[in-house]
Amino acid sequence: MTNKKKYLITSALPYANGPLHIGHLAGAYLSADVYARFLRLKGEDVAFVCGSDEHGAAITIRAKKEGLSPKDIVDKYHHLIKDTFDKLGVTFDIFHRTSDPLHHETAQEFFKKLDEKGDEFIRETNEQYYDEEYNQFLADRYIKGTCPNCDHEEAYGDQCEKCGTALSPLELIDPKSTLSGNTPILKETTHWYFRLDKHEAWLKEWIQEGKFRGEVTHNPNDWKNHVTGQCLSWLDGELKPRAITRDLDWGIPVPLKEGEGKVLYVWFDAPIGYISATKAWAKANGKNWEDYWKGEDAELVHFIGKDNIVFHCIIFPAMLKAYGDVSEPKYVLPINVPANQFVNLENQKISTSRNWAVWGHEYLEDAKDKVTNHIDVLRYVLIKNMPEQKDSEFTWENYRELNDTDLVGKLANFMNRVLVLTHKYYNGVLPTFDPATSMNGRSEGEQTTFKVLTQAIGEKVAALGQAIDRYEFRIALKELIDIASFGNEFLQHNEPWKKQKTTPEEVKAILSAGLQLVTVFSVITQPFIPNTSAKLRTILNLPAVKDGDYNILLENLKAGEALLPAGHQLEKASHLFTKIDQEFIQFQMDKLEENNETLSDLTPLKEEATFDDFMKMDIRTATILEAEKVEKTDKLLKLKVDVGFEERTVVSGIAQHFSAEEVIGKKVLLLANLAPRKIRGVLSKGMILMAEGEEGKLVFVSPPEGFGNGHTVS
Ligand code: B3M
Ligand code: ZN
Repeated sequence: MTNKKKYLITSALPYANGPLHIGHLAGAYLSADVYARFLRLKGEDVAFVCGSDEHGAAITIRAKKEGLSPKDIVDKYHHLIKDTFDKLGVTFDIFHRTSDPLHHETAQEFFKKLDEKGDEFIRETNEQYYDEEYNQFLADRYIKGTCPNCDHEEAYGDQCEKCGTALSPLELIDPKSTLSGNTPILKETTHWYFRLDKHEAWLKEWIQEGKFRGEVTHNPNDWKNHVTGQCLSWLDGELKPRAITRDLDWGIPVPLKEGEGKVLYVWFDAPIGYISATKAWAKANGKNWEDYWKGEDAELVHFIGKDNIVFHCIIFPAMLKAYGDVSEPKYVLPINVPANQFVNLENQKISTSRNWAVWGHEYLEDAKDKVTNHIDVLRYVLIKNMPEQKDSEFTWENYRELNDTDLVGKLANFMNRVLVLTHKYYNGVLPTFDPATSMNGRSEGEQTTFKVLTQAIGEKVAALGQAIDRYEFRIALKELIDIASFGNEFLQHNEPWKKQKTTPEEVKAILSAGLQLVTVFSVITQPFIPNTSAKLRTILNLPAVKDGDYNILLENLKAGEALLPAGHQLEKASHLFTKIDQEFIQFQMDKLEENNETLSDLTPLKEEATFDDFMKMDIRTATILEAEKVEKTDKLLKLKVDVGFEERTVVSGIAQHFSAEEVIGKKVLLLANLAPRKIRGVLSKGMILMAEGEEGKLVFVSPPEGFGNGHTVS
């Protein structure tokens, strides 16, 4: 007897540094949810795990921005994210956290095991970028620069989010600290490096031929081209040892004496988060976590966005292999990594910093009273536009159109007509009919009984399932809508509303068949639009769909069995979907535009100034000659400034940003005709112009080195 497969389905752990937007949802969560739900519907043994990713620079940078501690940030967003998933019906078996002690333990043990193995890690002291102003080493998101691969100017120190290339800070062209904006210096530090180079050969074989440890573990043709392509271009580029520790004070401590003060690199610990989450789930549910990770029948599938491909197809598999080399039973590798590409919003890239996004939690609030079955509408639209092979578009107009044409016009239209007529003609009781009279002299091919309907439907239901098995969720959804269209044609062709007057016996057969099809929908909608499924089950007066129901459905369809018996009493029908008001669409569009205009947190424009107002100001180039702190203040510096035609004293409120020593010699712009003012007893003549950056950080607006003093600025 073969054992049952143990499916472990993972979705990328979202960073707990902000809310979820539709790009996340369509990328790594709805795909996985449809897949996991469908496996359960087939009666499979599934663990669907996720959790929040709570370490790394993504968190500490956010904490700084919000003026909160990293702990407060991860608590805040963990709960918000979890709540959004719950409301959207994403059915994780567990949503864990990487700050959980169980995860810290698991990740540290993993690190130690690889360290003890001896040939996986090397310890190296190298020069790394360091921000002198902030006294901090700059790794990952603390450093930005131009990507050597695609010229993207905003690449991070660990990865270019545009082309997906994994980077090290030293590879960035024109690197800048994201803390101070300064060009960093190089300074020595010691870190642990994972010898990826050692893993290159077998990784190539695994990706190209689907072979692992001498056995065929998957068919490489089943993987998406863009996934395999990215892996191979990475493998062609020669793998290098990769630092897996960091000089940060937030993260999982390196579990070695020599590693004191350092933490594990977030991308080392985060994928291990899948393991910790499985452990926590197994513990709470009386299961053995190893069955899902190491068993002969374990089948691992990672759902991620394209920017995470290298971590899931190269680095994490290498970690799992290395661990398995020295322990029994061994970890399996993913059977597939059906990564999605990105979703654009109204023809622009989604941008969290520009607030160009549709946020999950905001949609849930906004649409709750405005859109019928709002959760399923969003799920439908996102699955329909899932960026499976290439980037896709979300527009509000398309959202409305898909609701109105597919969900209202096809799906709800069919079911409503069948349900309403059943209530009208038979008080909601499934009619009994005599096949002989109901045929009304028709030939076999034209018969309207369920038996005829089932053959065609059975094939489509099977095709829908096969598409999900291939991770082709858009196609699966198309099959679903095609079945609705088929139902509508069936009604249109048979016109029960007319026949009720002429051949009422035949109408019984028609509506009975229609109701069987509504029952089919109550099952097959469940992975995609679960609230619709639940509603249909209530209307049909049937218990909620349960594990294994898809198989039963297919068998019944094959056998031509009725799914609902004659005499079955239905509940009252209610609207499944309704058309969406233009007002709601306009509201969403306006909201986006507002965000676009105000560009998140930039100061709004002051009131209009005339040309004359501007011409009154006399701005000159100048050089700071001397500087000292004004006594008993912490904000003020007293400066002596060369304005070309004279030297004068200016008091400037910049002492919290600059020390006296560091401003001496600075080229500046001075508003030279500002009325003199006494500040703390010192007469100040003029004002130095400063630009205010993020978090109120000030920088000088400086003419280039060597530029003379006293020149006008206009
Ligand atoms: N948190 C990156 C991301 O959200 C990361 C995924 C981790 S999966 C182990 O893009
Ligand atoms: Zn790039």
